[in-house]
Amino acid sequence: MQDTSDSLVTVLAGGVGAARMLAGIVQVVPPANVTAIVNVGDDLELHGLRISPDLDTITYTLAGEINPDTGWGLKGESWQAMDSVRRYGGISWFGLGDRDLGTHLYRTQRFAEGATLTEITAEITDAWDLALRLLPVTDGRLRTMVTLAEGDDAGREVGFQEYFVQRQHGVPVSSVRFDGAEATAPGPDVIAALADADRVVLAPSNPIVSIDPVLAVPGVREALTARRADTVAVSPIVAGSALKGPADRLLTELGHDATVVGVARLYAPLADALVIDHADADLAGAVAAEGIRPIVAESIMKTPALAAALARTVLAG
Ligand code: FO1
Repeated sequence: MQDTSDSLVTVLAGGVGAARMLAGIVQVVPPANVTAIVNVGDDLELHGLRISPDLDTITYTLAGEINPDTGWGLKGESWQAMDSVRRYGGISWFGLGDRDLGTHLYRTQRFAEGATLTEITAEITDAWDLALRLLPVTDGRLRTMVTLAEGDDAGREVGFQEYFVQRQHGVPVSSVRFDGAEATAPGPDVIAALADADRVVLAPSNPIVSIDPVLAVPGVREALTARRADTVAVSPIVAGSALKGPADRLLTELGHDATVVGVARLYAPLADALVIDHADADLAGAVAAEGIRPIVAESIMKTPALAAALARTVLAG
C-alpha cells in the first residue's frame, strides 16, 4: 500500500460526522497537513451574537472538549445565561451553554472590529491549540433556508436552525435553498486547498444541507470536480438510515434514494470512490453502476481507533 502518512488532505465538512472523520485523519497524518473547508449555511445570528455551529463543533471535537452526549457544545457546560434568557421570555429554543457563549461573544466582537470569519476562525482554533486549518467555505453571507411541506406552516420558508433545532427536524421539507450563495466568493485559500491536496475527502456529512451549501459557493464545485480522480467520499447513510440527523428523510423528501446508491448518484460527478459500510456490501454493484467505485469498510466511527482506521482507508483510496 502507498505511504500516505505525509499526504496533504482537504476535507469538505459539515458538523458532527465531519468532526469525527477529521479526528481520525489527524491520527494518521500530521494535523498541519489537514485542511477542512467548512459549511457556514447553518450559521445564525441570535441575541445579537454570531454563531457558527459547524466550525465550533469541529473545533471543540478536535480540542477534545466536545460534549459527548450531544455531539455539539462544550463538555461540562452550565446553562445559567440561558436560564436568565428564559426568565425574561427571550429566545431559548437554541441552547447556548455558558462556556460556549464565550466563543460567540468573541466572534461577534471580532466581526464588529472588521475581522473576517476566516481570520476569526484561525484565532479561535489557535487558542484551542489546533494544528489543522479550518476554512469557512466563504466569508460572505450564506444561509441555508428550508421550505416546510406540511401542516399550518406548509409553504413557509424558515432558517436552517428553526427547522433543525426548533422543529427538531420533524417536519417534512419541500425544498432547500442557499440564500446569498451566488453573491459569495470562496474564502481565501479555499480553492488552493482543493487544488493542492493529495487527497480530497467528502466527509460523512449531510449531502443536502452540509455538503451542498459548500458546493453552492461559486467556483467550489468546479475546483472539486477538477480533483475528482483524487476525491473519496464517505457515505453518511448506512443501511438506509442517517447515523445522526435528518439526512435520510431529507434525501427521500427531495426525491433522492436514502441509500448508498442515492448517495453514489449525487457524488459520482465529484468523487472517484465512495466508502460504504459492510452493512451495505450487497449494494456495492449498484453503487459501481452509478459510476463511482465502492470501497466497503467499517464506516461507523464509534471509537477513535475506528475513526483512524476509516481515515487510513480513505487516504489509501
Ligand atoms: N442542536 C440542538 O439540537 N439543539 C440545540 O439547542 C443546539 C444548540 C447549539 C448551540 C451551538 C452550536 O454550535 C450547536 C448547537 N446545536 C444544537 C447543534 C446544531 O444546531 C446542529 O448540530 C448543526 O447545525 C447541524 O450540523
